[in-house]
This record gives sequence, structure tokens and C-alpha cells, in this order.
Amino acid sequence: MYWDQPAECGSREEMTRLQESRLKETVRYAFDKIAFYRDGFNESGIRPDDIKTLGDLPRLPFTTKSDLRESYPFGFCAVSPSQIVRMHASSGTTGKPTPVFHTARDLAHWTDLMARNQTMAGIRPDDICQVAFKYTLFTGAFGHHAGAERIGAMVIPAGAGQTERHILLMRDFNSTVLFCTPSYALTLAEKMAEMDVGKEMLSLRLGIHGAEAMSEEMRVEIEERLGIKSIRDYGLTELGGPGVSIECTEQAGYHINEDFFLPEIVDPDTLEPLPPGRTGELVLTALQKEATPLIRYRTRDITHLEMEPCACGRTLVRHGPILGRTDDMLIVGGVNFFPSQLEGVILGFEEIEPQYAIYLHREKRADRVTVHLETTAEFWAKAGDDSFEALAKDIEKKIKDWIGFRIDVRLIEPFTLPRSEGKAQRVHDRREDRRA
Ligand code: DLL
Repeated sequence: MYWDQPAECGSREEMTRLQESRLKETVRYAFDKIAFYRDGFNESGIRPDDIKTLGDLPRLPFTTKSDLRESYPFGFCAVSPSQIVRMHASSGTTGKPTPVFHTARDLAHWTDLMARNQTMAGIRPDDICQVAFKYTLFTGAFGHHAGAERIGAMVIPAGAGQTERHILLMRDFNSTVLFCTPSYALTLAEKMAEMDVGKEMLSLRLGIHGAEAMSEEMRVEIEERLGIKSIRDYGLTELGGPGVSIECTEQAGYHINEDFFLPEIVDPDTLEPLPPGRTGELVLTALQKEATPLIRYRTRDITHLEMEPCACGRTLVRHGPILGRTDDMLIVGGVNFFPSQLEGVILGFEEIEPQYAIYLHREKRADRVTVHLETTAEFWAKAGDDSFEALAKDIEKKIKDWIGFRIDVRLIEPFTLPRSEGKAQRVHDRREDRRA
């Protein structure tokens, strides 16, 4: 079932024509309304009329998070204050949030895209959707809430945290769909076990999980523990939040809503465009944003594009899993790796719970990585010292074979790491000079 079949299943020629026409409008609009773009175009000697086809895209300057930060608070707002009906913001590490504004038309588009995405993921009007994202400046809850209501499903806006209450609501009101981060899905599953609420006592059938990475192994854990199908969902505040892309029920890559978000993959070092299939940084141009139009926004997220048709019948281009963010990439002993790569290796061990923390520190001017892994309660209770040592060695070896360098493994007691209510904080960087 499709929400908007012409948009989702049209030909490549039709999509290109639509994107080109929207790109031209966007470039002209951004030039007229936002000083950052006007100055940037002038500096590069580009006039809006020079941009005629998608092939001209690489001529346009990029936009980065620091550009948004430097224009705080209203520099990227293209409309008068009276036209703004909502703001959201992404939390920055440096204190000030990065605001993103929405007009009524922006919100109407967002709602429609969320309904499109949720339909793609399998949500129907008779579903009961429990929102476990937080209702704050964060976009996750508001976007999913609006989309589910637009479909005609029932929404339970429970918000983040209060895990016992979530389980009570799910049980007593027969929730069929859960919106939350993958790490919170695990927190819920753990609490269910503690409360003796088996998955067969719930009506849950579908989880929409986004805002952080979820390895295939993590997906299997979540699907088994909650008895659901788990769908990956991607987006970022700067581009409106969720609604950028989502997996269909084939679970084979995220379909990008290309009529609203024009994707490119670039080499994060040279910034040269890369062809489909090549892994690099995802860059997005918002094709319909009224309040905060963004051109060639560098997401920092690493993935690749796939042009092949999908078994679901949609022709929207897909991107692969988000491997990590360029800012998270570590170089240890000359090897590049994303902390999220560890997840797949770790979850392959049945003695280990899907709860881990990665610590980075500097030793003799070299980066060292230690991972703390919770064992299962059963293993912790029964295993002797030898088994602990043997298991830690086994995991270290598997990591070395997989990633190419040594990571120290420390096995820890179950339930000792803090549990996530939103985005899990799994990496703790204690390298004081890391910004040097
Ligand atoms: O996380 C928006 C969102 C909410 C998406 C709910 C999906 C569901 P921000 O807080 O601005 O917005 O964080 C955006 O989170 O650049 C990625 O690095 C990461 N991220 C989001 N979705 C995924 C995903 C929301 N499916 C940043 N896989 C993005 C991996 C993800 N990383």
C-alpha cells in the first residue's frame, strides 16, 4: 500500500524533472532570503539562474552545522516571525541549540511525509501507536505523532521515560506500534522481563526505530525480545527531523523522499561527489522548505545510495545503513573505524547482553579503546574466573579479526550500565587532547 503512489513509484525521468524544477526554485529563494547563501553565491561567482540541472548541483556551496551555529538564532530563517508556527532544535555539544523553523506549510508537508513513511513501514488506520520519543525541541515525537494521526491511527503520546507506565499502557490499551530509539526498545524489553510481562501479553507488532544506529544484530535482538518487526527510520532536525527516509517492509535500505530531499554522497575529505554504491557522506538539499531552506547540507552521516528498484515497487532511491558520523570516526593504529561497527561483533556472543560502553583514552600518544560489556545474568552467576578470561579473549580476537586492531574487553555485571531513554551514550571519549 502506498500513501502517494505517483511520488513513490514514478519514473526516474519524472523525478529528475521535478527535482530540477524544485532545485531552481529553492536556489532562487535561498539567494533572495538568506544572507549566507547570497554572500556564498556571490563569492563563488554563481547566479541563481546558472543552476539549471541536477548536474549543476556540485557548483553550489555546502552548508554545515557550524554555518547554522554562527547564524544563531535567526540567520537561517527565510520568513517573517509571524509566519513561523513552530521551532525545533538539535542539541549541540557546545551549548547553544541549532534552531530550525517551520511555517504552517512546512508542518503540513512534514505531516504528509510522516504519513507516507509510516504507511511504507506498514502502519494502517486501525493501529494504536505509542510514542516513546521525547516531546521537546527534539523532532522524533512530534513528527511521528502527526503522521500517525494523519493516517487515522490512534496515538498514545506517552513520551520518553517512565518505562513501567509505557508497559502498562501497551498492555491495557493494546498498542500495536511503538516509536522509539533502538536502545530504548531494549530498555523496554528489559523492564518487561522484570515486571513479568511476556511479549505474548502485548499486541505490539511493529517498531519504528530511529535517531541512532541499529545494527542488524541489534534489530534481531529487538525483534525477538519484543515480538515485533523493527523498521529503521532516519532524519535530522536540520532537515525537519524524521521524514527524510525510512525502510519499507522489505527492510532493505531506507527510501529517501527525493521529491523533498535531494541526496548526494560526497567524499568527506575531498568533497567530490561519489557515484551510487560508493560510501561517503550524505549531503541533502531541502527542496520544499519555506522557513529554513538548506542547500547541500552536510549531514556528517556515512552511507551509500542504491538506485536498484526495490521489491516493494517504490522507485525512490535508497540509502544503506548509517555506518556512523564523520565526527565519530576513530583512527586507531592507522585503522579507521566507527564505534558502531563493534555492535555487530559484540552481539554475536550469546553470553553478552546488548548493553555496552566504549571508552577511548590516550596512552603513550596512541589511542586505546576499551569496551565494557555486560554479561547475561546467567553467565555472571555461573561462570568461573577461567570462563570470564576465555570469553574476554574470544571477543577480543573476534574484534581484532573483524576491525583489524586490538580493543580491550572488560566483562561487567548485568544491569550496571545506565539504560537509555532516548539516544544511548555509548562512547566516552577520555582523550583530553582529542581536539588538538
Ligand atoms: O534524531 C531525528 C529523528 C528522530 C530521526 C526520530 C528518526 C527518528 P537529531 O536529534 O537532529 O534528529 O539527530 C540527527 O541522528 O544526523 C544521525 O547521525 C542520527 N540518526 C538519526 N536517525 C538515524 C538512524 C533525529 N536511523 C542525527 N541511524 C543524524 C543512524 C541516525 N543514525
